Amino acid sequence: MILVVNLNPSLDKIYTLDDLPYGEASRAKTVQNTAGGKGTHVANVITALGHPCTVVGFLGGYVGQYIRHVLDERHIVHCCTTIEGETRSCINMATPDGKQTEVLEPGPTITEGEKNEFLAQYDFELKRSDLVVASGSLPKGLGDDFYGELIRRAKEQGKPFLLDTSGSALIQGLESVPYFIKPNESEVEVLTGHKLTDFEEAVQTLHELEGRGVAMPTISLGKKGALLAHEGKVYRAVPPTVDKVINAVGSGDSFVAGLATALDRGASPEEALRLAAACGTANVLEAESGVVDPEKVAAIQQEVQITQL
Ligand code: TA6
Repeated sequence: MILVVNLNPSLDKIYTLDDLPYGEASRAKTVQNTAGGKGTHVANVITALGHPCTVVGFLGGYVGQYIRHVLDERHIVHCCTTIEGETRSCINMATPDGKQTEVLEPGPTITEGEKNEFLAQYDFELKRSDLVVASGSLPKGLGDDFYGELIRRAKEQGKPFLLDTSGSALIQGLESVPYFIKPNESEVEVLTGHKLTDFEEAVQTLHELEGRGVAMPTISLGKKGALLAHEGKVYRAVPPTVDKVINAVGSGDSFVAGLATALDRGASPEEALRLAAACGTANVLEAESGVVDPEKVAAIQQEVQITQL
């Protein structure tokens, strides 16, 4: 069973616009509202793959009610802490020529009491889980080391902790040495202070992260696939190209969900990377962010190329 930590869920709004002119009012042609936040997407995909998970995190207000309703409809087990504040919205604006920009709200402020209630629930669920996946930013009030705290508690119980976050939450979380991280090229720059210019540098970065104790560091390279290191070996996944990208939002979350599912099923690193890459690619074929069709995942999995570098 996978424990999904979803501290900063959101109502994701995608507006399609003819253009994104700066300084002018724009009328959206269409709007799509979905239950989002990285952890929600992770739970969607794990469930679509037929694997059990439980979601913990914070939900409040009308948006919180909406997300609970969606999780119920999808038969996703959740026991999130109810908060006084309102769960956030995140806005993505996209044009037909592929331009897009996102506005990510910071999220509500979590009180000390809500934080303690969450931690009690987390400890309880941790005992019943085999692996933890934590995705997304931290809402205000938790402190940048909050993932560090969750990692330390998971380690005390011998449960691998997969962390997918960015900025100072990633930098601080890394200090507590999670099992897995998945920085993209720009997040690697934040972590190491230098730009990745070629594969050799990416491989070197993965070895450095392994040297710091991260058992399975991964670097996502967008359309170029992903690199994963484990026990000194580095694997590259190259997914097949798709005819038409319908919506790429949530691909990284789907990748993490595929990897977590495969690891929880006891797959090898290569096979886990294969399922991860297939889920990331399958997500771009769906209109809704952070969902996959398991039949498409199975077909894409056959076409993902895995090589050891
Ligand atoms: O990965 C896409 C996404 O899940 C969006 O749906 C949006 O909710 C966003 O990430 C939130 O990211 P953050 O890093 O702020 O938690």
